[in-house]
Amino acid sequence: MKKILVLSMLLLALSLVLIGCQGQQEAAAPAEAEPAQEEAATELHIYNWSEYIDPEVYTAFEEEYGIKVIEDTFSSNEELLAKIQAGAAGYDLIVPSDYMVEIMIAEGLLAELNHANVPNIANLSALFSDPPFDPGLTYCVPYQWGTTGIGYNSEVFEDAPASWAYIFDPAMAAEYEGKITMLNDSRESIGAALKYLGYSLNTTSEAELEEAKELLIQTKPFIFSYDSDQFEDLIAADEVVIGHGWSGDYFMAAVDDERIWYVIPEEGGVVWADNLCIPLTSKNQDAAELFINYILQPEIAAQITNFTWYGSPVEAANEFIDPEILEEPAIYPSAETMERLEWIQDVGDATPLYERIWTEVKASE
Ligand code: SPD
Repeated sequence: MKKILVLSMLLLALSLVLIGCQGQQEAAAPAEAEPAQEEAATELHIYNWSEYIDPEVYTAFEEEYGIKVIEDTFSSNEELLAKIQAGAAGYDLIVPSDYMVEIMIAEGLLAELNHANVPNIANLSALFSDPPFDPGLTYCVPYQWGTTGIGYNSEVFEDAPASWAYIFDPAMAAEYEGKITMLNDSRESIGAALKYLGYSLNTTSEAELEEAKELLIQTKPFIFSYDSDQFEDLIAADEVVIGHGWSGDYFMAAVDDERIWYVIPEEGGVVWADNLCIPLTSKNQDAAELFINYILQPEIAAQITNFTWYGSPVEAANEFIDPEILEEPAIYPSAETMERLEWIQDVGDATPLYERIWTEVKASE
C-alpha cells in the first residue's frame, strides 16, 4: 500500500513537471517560431554625407511609399563610425565608404541584406557586384563612387595644377599661402601626403607615416582650413584658390561657377565608393531595403548622378546620365588613370597610429 502511494506521488510529480515544461514551451514558442514583426514604417532615417542626393529623390520615394525620409549628415567615415559605436540607434541607413564597410562588418555593426528585397541589385555593373570590402554584397550596396584630387580656380591656374606639389612643396604652396584647403579627414589628408611622398596611402610603416606627418605639419601655415563640408564653396567665395577634395563636390559647384574645376594629380589619388548599409540597430530593415531597391532603378540612379556629379555603380543608368558627366575623364577615369589611383583599405592595428598622427597635425601650431 505504502509502495503504491509513493509510486502515485512520483507519477503526480512527473506529470506536474511535464505540464510545467509544456507550459514554458508554449510561452516561449512565439518568440522562437517567428521573428519579431517589423511594424510598417512611416519614417526612414538616413545618415548620409551632405549634398549627396537630389532631394527630389526623397520626395518621390515618400510619395510612392508613404514613408517619410529624414536625413542627418556627417563629414567623415570616422565621425560616422564613432556615432554608430556610441550606440546611436535611430538610423535605418548609413553610407560608409569601402574601408569603413570592412571595419563595420568586423565590428558587427551592420545587418545582413535580404537580397530577395533588393532585386535591382542586378542593375549594378560587374565592377561593383562583388567588391573586396563586402564580398557578395552581403551587407551593403554601392551608392556612388568618385576620386579625391585637387579642385582649383581656373582663373588663377591657367594650366591645371595636376600635382600634389601645389599643396605640399613649400616653394609652390607659399605662393597661395592661406588660400589652400585640405579635407578634415585623417585617412584622406594623410593619404594625400603619402601619395606626394611616393608611398602607398595604406602604408603601415611608422617611418613613412612620420614623414607624412612632418610634411602635413610643414604645410599647415599655408592652409586656410581643414574642411570637408564647404571646400568647394570656399573657392566660389574667393576665400581660397586651390584645395584637396572630392571630385563631385567640385564639379557640382562648377555648375554655378564655371571658374571651378578639378584634376586628378599625376602622383595619383584616392578612388572610393560609398555604400548604403543598414545598421544592426535599425527597426525598419524592410523599408531600408525598399529604399535601396528604389535608388537602384536606372533612371533614379542617373538622377542622383546628374545631381551629385559622382559616378553611378548602376550600369543601366548610363543611358540616362548627362553626356557631359559620362564623358568627363575626371569622373569616369580611363583605365590608365585608374592605375594611378588607390582604394583606402582598413589598416587594422595601424589605425590608432593614423589617428594619433592626425591629432598631432591638427594640434600643431
Ligand atoms: N558630398 C558628398 C561627398 C561624399 C564623399 N565620400 C567620399 C569619402 C571617401 N573617403
